[in-house]
Amino acid sequence: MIINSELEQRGNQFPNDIKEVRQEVDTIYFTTLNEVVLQLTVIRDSVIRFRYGTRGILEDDFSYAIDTDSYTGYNHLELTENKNYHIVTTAKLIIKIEKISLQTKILDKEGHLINEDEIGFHYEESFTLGGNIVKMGKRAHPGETFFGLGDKPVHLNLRGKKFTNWATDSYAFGKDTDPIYKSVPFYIGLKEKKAYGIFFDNSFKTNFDFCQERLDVTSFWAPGGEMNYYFFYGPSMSDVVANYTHLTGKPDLPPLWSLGFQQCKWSYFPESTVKALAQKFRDLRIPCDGIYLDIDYMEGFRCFTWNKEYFPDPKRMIGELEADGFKTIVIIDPGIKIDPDYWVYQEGLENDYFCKRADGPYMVGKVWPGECAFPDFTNPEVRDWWAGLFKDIVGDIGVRGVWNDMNEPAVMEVPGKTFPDDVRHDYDGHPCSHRKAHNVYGTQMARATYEGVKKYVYPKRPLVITRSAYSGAQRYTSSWTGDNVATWEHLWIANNQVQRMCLSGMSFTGTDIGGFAEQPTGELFARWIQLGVFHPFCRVHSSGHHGDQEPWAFGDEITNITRAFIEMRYTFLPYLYTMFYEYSTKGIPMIKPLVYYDQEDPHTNYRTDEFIFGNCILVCPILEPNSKGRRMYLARGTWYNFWDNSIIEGGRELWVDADLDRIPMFVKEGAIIPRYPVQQYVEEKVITELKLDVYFKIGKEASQVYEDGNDGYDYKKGRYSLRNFNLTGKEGELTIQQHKSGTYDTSYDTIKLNLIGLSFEIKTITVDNVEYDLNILENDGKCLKLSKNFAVVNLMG
Ligand code: MIG
Repeated sequence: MIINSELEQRGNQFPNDIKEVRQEVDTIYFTTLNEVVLQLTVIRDSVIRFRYGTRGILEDDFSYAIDTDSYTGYNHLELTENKNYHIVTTAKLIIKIEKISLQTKILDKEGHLINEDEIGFHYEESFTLGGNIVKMGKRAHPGETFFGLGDKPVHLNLRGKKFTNWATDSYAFGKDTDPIYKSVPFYIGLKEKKAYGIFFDNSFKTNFDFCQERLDVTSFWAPGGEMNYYFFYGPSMSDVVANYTHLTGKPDLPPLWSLGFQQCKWSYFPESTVKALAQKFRDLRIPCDGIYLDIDYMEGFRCFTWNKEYFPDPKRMIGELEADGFKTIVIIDPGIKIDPDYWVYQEGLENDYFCKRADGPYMVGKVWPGECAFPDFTNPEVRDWWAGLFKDIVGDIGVRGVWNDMNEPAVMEVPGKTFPDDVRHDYDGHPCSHRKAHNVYGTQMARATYEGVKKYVYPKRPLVITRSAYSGAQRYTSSWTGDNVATWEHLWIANNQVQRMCLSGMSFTGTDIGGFAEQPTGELFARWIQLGVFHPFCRVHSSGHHGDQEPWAFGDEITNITRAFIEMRYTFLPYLYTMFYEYSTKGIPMIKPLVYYDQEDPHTNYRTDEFIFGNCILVCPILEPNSKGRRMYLARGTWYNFWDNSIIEGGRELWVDADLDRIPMFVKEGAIIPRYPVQQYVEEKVITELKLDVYFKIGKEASQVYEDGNDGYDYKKGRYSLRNFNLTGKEGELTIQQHKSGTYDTSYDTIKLNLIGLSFEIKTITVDNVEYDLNILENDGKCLKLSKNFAVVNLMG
């Protein structure tokens, strides 16, 4: 092997000849003469873990990201060798490890090279900090594209850019600001139409370079910890994302109300303001399920307290809001005010729960309450204690969700905006400095919060929202993208960020609709609402410094547009819930970038604006002022324009009209989209009929609708209703079969088929082998009401 002598001179060390190979069931250890160990584990046929130790040592194996419940299992594992390589073969992959260098190549079973080391693993010993700076160099091919990496506010395709993962409070960040709040060291590569993924599970300040320093090399490195990465092979991007999400964990279903509209501001207080806000939603008939209280509800910003002047009786207020269909969500920050008379501070102090500096004193930092101490959420005992603190506010007072802010952790008035590197953490029994714990701190806080809210809201389901996150946070929490700005550029960023988060295993994400900093124009607000109603988490939030940002703050025209789009979201609730079900059970992203939807079409590789909402609605936001429409790329296939049901062929760029009251939306032919009636909040109405919008197609299409009790855990005991539909369309014929599973009995008895684009006039209707009279057709022959348990309906022309 030719060692890059320049790199070597810079202090890099490289593995040399493999001297020993040892297999233990699914794990193979390759040790080199200079004592580098590669531990290769076959997790699934298409998921391989690569882990490197130096001086013959591997660290104690521990990760916050990995879901310990994620099962493993492969069909085939074989270790062979030839002159130059040791070769590991699974049912899906061939992995070659070069004998003289430990460099690897990964090929599919047909022998296509999927990914290969360039210089591969190398490292520098850090004599100032201890440990290694661990590095990996991979060859990048012409035309290869890269996606993922969490919340990066950049073009969807990461190629040509360099990134750092270090959770950072980034007020008013901009396009290309890096790093911001989240650290998700997972990316997807797409090479010659085949997708793979790499998850560098290292919580230090990880770095990624996608062909910026060198045009044909993608590299990643970290100033500590191990070179420890998981390789996922597709070839479909959906399998890559599903496998990554499976490994790092999938969330339980959230309460359905959390998919309703949420209204937030910094800050709604006192009680009379909150009540007036709630009333206004109902008066104007704008649907809303969640109202958020920002830091001012607390007494001097002390977590778990109430400002009694503003909120004299929070339990009564929250109960009254709840009676009117509103859930109350409150903010909780990590900083605990240093105040000897404050019980949370006292308990933390007595039990030694706060983070300390290397030499022993407490980590003290200024945040909203003034000088604060910070619980070490990486200590399981601290997490238990923290969870218990929610007993009153959730269990007794009735708060339904908790919003964790400032958990990067953010510290004011210091240059790094966070803890100093020397702060110590327990890291679940693997004591370490803040350099290692920083990126997971926010997730461990959200995790502790989740455990608490879950416990005290039981038998209902919890909702947690976090600002900072590391891979795996999706098991506990939803998230928002932090302090964005009310500009058109930020609308573009919002669209990219949510798509990127969905690719990164964290679908339950939204942006501050309208922008947090500064004030949107009515037009920008309307365009943002039109995008935001398609995001899994849908919340308006603003700093409140520049004016109002409620749906009625911009005049009647905007109020009406806003109402119409929020209403539309409520009609899509069963569709959204089914998306969540697919995310929660299979790790399928709730919204899908075009490249995910059709990776074989090279045009999609460079698109950013269009995305697929669920499985079959293509949306493209309007991102510029004064637009009457826009040019966009319609993915391949045949689509119905949502607004007028006209049929249009995709696989091309086109102009689409979209005045201020429209957003370009297309439905895939063959889709069956479940709709509920408009409600002012989830469960306002008993659903008496499920409407299915059926978009006719010649051919076959499968779809499903998931429903359950909307909250609680009975669904885990089988009390859900899953309707699988198979649509088959032919010239002059449409057949829909239904297979139902689950024991939940939905409140409605009928399903109404709303037939769109039927290419023939119906002459016969047969339901479960019984022929029906044509006069059961409604609405000009386009609607058909059936008993909800029909097995097969056949319509002939
Ligand atoms: O330093 O709680 O991102 O959503 O409204 C600002 C006040 C602290 C930042 C959050 C924002 C929240 C605000 N917080």
